[in-house]
Amino acid sequence: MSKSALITGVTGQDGSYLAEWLLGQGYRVYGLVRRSSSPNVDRIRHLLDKITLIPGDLLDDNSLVKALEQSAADEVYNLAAQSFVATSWNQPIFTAEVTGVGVARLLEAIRKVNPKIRMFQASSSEQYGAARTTPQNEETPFHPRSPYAVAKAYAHYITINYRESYGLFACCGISFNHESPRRGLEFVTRKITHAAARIKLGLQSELKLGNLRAVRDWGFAGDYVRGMWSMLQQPQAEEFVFATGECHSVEELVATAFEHAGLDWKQHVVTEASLLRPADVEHLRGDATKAREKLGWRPATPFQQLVHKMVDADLQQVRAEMLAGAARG
Ligand code: NDP
Ligand code: GDR
Repeated sequence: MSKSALITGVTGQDGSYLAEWLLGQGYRVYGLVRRSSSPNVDRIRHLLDKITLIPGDLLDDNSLVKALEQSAADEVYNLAAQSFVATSWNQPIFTAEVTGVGVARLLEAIRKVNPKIRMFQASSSEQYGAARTTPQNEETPFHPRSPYAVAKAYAHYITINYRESYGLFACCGISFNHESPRRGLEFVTRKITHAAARIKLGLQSELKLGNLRAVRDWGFAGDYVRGMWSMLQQPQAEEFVFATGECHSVEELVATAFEHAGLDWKQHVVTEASLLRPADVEHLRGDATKAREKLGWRPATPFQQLVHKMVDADLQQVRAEMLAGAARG
C-alpha cells in the first residue's frame, strides 16, 4: 500500500509544489483546508482530482485529530501559517496562535492519533533575524525581529521538544526565501514581477516599495519541497537549512525584473515610508552544506532564471486577464 501524506497549507505556494512532488512519488495526498467564504484553490486546481481535501484549521484541535484519522497519514508536512511578516505587526496575537501555538496543537494531535507519524515543520530563516554570523547554518543562534519570526521560533523549539520529550519523528527544515510564479502577490518578489508585467502592458505606471537595501537568499520553491520530503526519509529526525548561498538586494531584484521586461526601474519605482517595517531583517545568506552532504539536496534554479521565469509568467497571466476582460466587454 502506498504511503499517505497530509499537507497543512496545501492551498499555499509550497503546499501546491509539495503535493505535486508527493503525487509523483506515489503518495496518497491529503490537504488540510480552512473554511473561507469562497473557494481558494487556484494553486491546486490542476490537482483536485488527485488529492483529497479535508476541512480543518490549526486553530481547532479537534479538526486536526480528525484530519490525521481520516488521512491515516504516515507523514505530515506542516506548511500552514500566517506567513506574511509585515502583517505580523498588525496581528501579533493571531500570528502567535496560528504560526506558533498551532504547531503545538498539531504535535498533540499526532501524539494522540499515531505517535509513529513523521512530521516536517516549516521553520524560517527569519528566525535568524539580526544574525550574529554569516552565512547562517543549523548552529547559528536565532535573533527574531518580527512577531512572525518569534512565533516561528516557538514552533521550532516545540517541535524539537516533542521529539526529545516523546520520541516523535518531528523535525524542522529552516528554509531561506523561496519564490515562484505561485508566490502570493504581497511578497516582494511577486509584487515586483507582477508590477513589471502590468507596467509593461500599460496597466500601471508606478510601483511603491519599502526597504530597497534589504538582502535575501532567494531560491525556487519547487526545489525546496524536495528537501522537505528528503528530511522525512532519513533514519533520524534532525534539522536542515535549505538555501542557495547566494544573496541579492531588493534593488538588484527590481533591476533584474524590470530589465527583463524591457523597462528602466528608476522611472517607475518610488519608495514609501509606510512600507518600511518597524524592525527589518537587513541581510540573510544561508549555508546548506549539511543538506547537500546528508540529503544530496541542491537548489537547481539560479536567481536570474527565477526572476525571469516569474516575469514571463506574470506577463502571460496579465495578458490573459486583459483578453478575458476584453471578451467580456
Ligand atoms: P503561503 O502563505 O503561500 O501559504 C500558507 C498556507 O497556510 C495557506 O495554505 C493558508 O491557507 C494556510 N493557513 C493559514 N492559516 C491557517 C490556519 N489557521 N489553519 C490552516 N491553514 C492555514 O506560505 P508558503 O507556501 O510560502 O510557505 C509555507 C510555509 O513555509 C509557511 O509556514 C511559511 O511560514 C514557511 N516558510 C516559507 C518560506 C518562503 O520563502 N516561502 C521560507 C521559510 C518558511 P489559505 O490559503 O486559506 O490562506
Ligand atoms: P520576508 O519576505 O519578509 O523575507 O518573508 P518579503 O518578500 O515580504 O520581504 C523581503 C524583504 O523585502 C523588503 N521589501 C518589501 N517587502 C514587501 N513584502 N513589500 C514591499 O513593498 C517591500 N519593499 C521592500 C522587506 O522589508 C524585506 O526585507 C518571507 C516569507 O515567505 C516568510 O514566511 C518566510 O519565513 C521568509 O520569507 C523566509
